[in-house]
Amino acid sequence: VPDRIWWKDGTVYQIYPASYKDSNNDGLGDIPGIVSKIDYIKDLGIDIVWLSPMYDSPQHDMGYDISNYEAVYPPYGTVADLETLIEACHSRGLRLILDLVINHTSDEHQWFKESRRSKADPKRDWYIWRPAKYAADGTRMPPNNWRSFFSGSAWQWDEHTQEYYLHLFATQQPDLNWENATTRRAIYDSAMEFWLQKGVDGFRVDTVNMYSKGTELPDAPVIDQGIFEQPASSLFCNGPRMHEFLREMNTQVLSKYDTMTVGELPGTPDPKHVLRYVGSGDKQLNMIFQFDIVDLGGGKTHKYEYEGYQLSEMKAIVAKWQQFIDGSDGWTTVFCENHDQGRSVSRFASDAPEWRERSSKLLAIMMCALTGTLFIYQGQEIGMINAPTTWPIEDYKDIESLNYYHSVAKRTNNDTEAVAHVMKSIQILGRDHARLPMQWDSTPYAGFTGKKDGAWMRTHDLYKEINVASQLNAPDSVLNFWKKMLQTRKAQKDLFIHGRFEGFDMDNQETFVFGKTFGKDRAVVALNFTDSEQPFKRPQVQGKLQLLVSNVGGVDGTEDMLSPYEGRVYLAL
Ligand code: TEU
Repeated sequence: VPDRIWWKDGTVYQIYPASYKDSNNDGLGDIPGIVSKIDYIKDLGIDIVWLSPMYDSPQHDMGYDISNYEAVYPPYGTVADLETLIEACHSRGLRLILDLVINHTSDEHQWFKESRRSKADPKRDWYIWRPAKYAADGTRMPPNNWRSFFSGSAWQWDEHTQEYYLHLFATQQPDLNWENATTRRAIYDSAMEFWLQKGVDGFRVDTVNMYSKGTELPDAPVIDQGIFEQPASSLFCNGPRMHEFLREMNTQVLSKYDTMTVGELPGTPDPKHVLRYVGSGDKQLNMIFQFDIVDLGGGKTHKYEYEGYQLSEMKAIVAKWQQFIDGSDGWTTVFCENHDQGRSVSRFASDAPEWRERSSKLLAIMMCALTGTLFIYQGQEIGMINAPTTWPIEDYKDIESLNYYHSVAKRTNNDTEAVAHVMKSIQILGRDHARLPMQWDSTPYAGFTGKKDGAWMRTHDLYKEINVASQLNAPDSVLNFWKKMLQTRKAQKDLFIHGRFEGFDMDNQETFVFGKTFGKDRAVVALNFTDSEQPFKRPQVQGKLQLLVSNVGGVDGTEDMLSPYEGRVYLAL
């Protein structure tokens, strides 16, 4: 019997502070706003709250550019407000985890200000500085051809000290030098101990496999023709000292507390490698977010060159990351949304008016039936969908989308087709979709803010149709369905949270049928991912299938036919 550790059985709810609830009508969400919604979160059936960065920051990347780990971004509140939030969670039996962003800081962090002062500064080595290279014609070139996540070179020239610094993300997010032990200790003290001592229950660890980059920093192979900067994640992810650093972090900090950690693990397709991070013996991380599911459909040269995907690919990904822990002591996660992704209903099912509620419930069934710690993102519980396709690029705010859009426009000389393709990709995958204000009710700006001229980010056109208030009292709403599914998941923990996954008919492009087994118990889940009727091929399992839950209220149509976007969970008795 797997041990019933709180972070395995718990459901996590992610909050994006800018967009959750504005309590002081300045157009931006804040911590008192979150505190005012804690009962709502508890009532949904949540156990753990994950708060995206609320630290002081110049906000070039929505707070993932931190200028002071020990302070709160003033428009969000104060350290005292955060203490109130910890207390509000704990007094209701909820835990609170923070976002730990320690691959880089803001260029306005005191450490970087000192580092860039001079080559002789004691903190020079806290960041990654390199001299320029020179082309044959004498042109100054960056140390290598790495592309940053937000387009352009990953190197920024510093006039003052005549060297480049590395930034895998925005120019304003210089990468810390983890090779330096003093730097590592400062990170542990400032970013971790400071908050652990205040009672936070752990961390979601940003870009956790990028700390160790080696010291050679070689050029990446050319994949994107006709441009200097190349995607290089295979070169900076999972570097030589990665596991050593995480063991150190665990020994020196985490092991002293009863915490949970979940690390972001992009660029790591090999399950055996992932197991090194999450195996319980090695004491590195409790679990990770593997990126296959959220990368689905993204282009090979850039995510915003959308290519689409087939259902069989999605099924294979789910199966792979469900099964990689079979027979091991590792653990996994279940998620299909976060603040970096388009809304799951729009991406993986249908946000058409006639199907969007059913689609949301279909995905809720899938999520709640899978093994691992379940993460849901604010608004997912009411079936929030992507921004309308009528919104122009000017309504988007995210640095990743805007930089890529403008770089393609520039690079292709405003080629209509190329730009339209990027726009279409952003309409599906853009990070902004998840960052629209939370839709609380049908009052102006969805009840998110009382500010006269609206929130920092445009409110979804459909907030009157999709909001918390209207769903709370509607028995068949998406919100109430999520509540029911979360209860079902808990009531049958063995099967749903800990059971062994088995996929059936995996090449079928219309339906996803899978089994979950624990001891003698067995469940069968049948999901129709199309807008037409599909045959339900009963898998070869022993016993009679008894319907436990469905997203259409009983069986719609017949036993062996699934109606559009119908989802069912059976117990095999
Ligand atoms: O994202 C890290 C990451 O690996 C990127 O792939 C990210 O998913 C991005 O969307 C690229 O498409 C984390 C945070 O989740 C993200 O919000 C931050 O911008 C980033 O780190 C930098 O801190």
